[in-house]
Amino acid sequence: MAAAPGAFSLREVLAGFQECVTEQREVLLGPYLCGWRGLVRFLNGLGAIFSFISKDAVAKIQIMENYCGGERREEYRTLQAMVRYELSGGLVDLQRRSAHPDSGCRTVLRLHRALRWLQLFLEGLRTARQDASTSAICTDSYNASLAAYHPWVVRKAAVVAFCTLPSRDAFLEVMNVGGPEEAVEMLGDALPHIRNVYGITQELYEQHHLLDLP
Ligand code: 1PZ
Repeated sequence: MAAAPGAFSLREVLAGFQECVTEQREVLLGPYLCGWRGLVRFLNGLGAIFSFISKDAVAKIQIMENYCGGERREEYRTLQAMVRYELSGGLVDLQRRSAHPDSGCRTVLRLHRALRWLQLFLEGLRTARQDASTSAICTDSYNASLAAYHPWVVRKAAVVAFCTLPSRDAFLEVMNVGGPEEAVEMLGDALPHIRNVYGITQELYEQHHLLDLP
């Protein structure tokens, strides 16, 4: 599972989650989605068994990129602007998916829940013992976050895919940030920013009662 020569580093990918927060604690959608694009690229490198996950992530990133590059792009510069715009325009399905099945609000909510998984997973990876099992860390983080929103069949497929993950050391290696110590240090630097983005989004969605969007 050695990283390909010239392969990109997870350090740059995670930097997207630092860059996306402004001084006013707004979340810029451009760098946020860039971070997600990088994560998907990384996920694809882990094997074809993860493609059912990356396909769904890509579909959601694409929906958001279309808004961000579309006619109303000004309204989609930040997460805060998007929520304001979509809610005031009645562009969000609140009860069931009907007229606006792919609103920015419901699409970001799925990514936001996955960001919680990422946070738990990277925290687990960072603090685990050297001989810890990546797949156990991944399964625990998944069960403590995303699993609650997935039907049985998705949960099963996810756990099967997790079993193929390499050992902790090999996983830290494919992150391509140097040796295990450097990778752990990088995670220590990156995690506060991921937590911050998660926290800001969570607060915004709570305020507007958007945490259960269909
Ligand atoms: C390192 C190992 C990576 C494990 C990734 C853990 C996430 C498992 C998620 C499995 C879900 C895949 C199938 C898609 C399910 C969709 O139904 C849901 C809800 O969307 P809706 O149906 O309401 O439109 N989609 C999601 O929950 C979004 C999942 C995004 C996952 C992104 C993972 C990025 C991984 C980065 C790896 C470093």
